Amino acid sequence: MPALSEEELYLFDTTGFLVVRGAFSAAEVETYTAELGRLATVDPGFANTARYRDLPAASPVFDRLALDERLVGPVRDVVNQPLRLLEGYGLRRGKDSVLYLHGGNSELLDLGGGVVGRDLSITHTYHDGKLYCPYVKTLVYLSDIQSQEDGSFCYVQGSHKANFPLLRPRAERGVRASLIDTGFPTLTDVFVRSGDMLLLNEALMHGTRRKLTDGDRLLVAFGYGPTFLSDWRELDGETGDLRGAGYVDHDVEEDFVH
Ligand SMILES: O=C(O)CCC(=O)C(=O)O
Repeated sequence: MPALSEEELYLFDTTGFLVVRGAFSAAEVETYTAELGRLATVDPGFANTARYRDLPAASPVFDRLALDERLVGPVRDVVNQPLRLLEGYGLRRGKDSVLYLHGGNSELLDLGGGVVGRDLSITHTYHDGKLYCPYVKTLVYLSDIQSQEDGSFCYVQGSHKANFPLLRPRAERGVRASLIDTGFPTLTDVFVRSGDMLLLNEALMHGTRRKLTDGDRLLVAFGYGPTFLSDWRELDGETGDLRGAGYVDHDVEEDFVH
């Protein structure tokens, strides 16, 4: 029995994301918020941002949440392969924090030996009435984010199906150099309330506005993919160093990294 209705599937397919309003109750939001309050954070190197690493390992509450059908059901409907939990983390962000745009179906990927315009970890397809997304995330919001100033989730319309790269000339992260500050005609905001869940095709170019309001912006995120999808590592011997040039630590958020 599918978790998503035909209309929800259509919305996810055509926009690259789907918001399930009120997926979690106020009491559950309170439980998750209190649980995060118990856990340690690391500094991911972004201004006014604290990161909770590997939530399923850190807490039985989040271990259960990662496998909750309200998350896994919709994910299953868009991955359509045996599932693997790829990651689970939380972000607590304060005033003046930001998450620059990342993802994008055709954004250029620098490899040791050259540049390619396809990141196969997000390259999704459709066949016989089913979507096959190799990398989707569920974002569970624990704060209301009702304006751009609250640091709203934003995305470039259609970028999960883009054929041309957009961001390369804008890759500099300098202050106010990003599209989230300068704007772009199809950059669009999504406003959410605590308890909402956002199902995301990681091929969508997305990020958040700069948070200008006081107070915490809190969410937990879980990434899923087919069991055969693994973390990014050079082939043993390819660079002579497993943490060589192409290694990406999925636990550290960066531009152009999911
Ligand atoms: O905080 C958000 O709304 C988006 C989070 C996100 O894009 C990420 O964690 O990669």
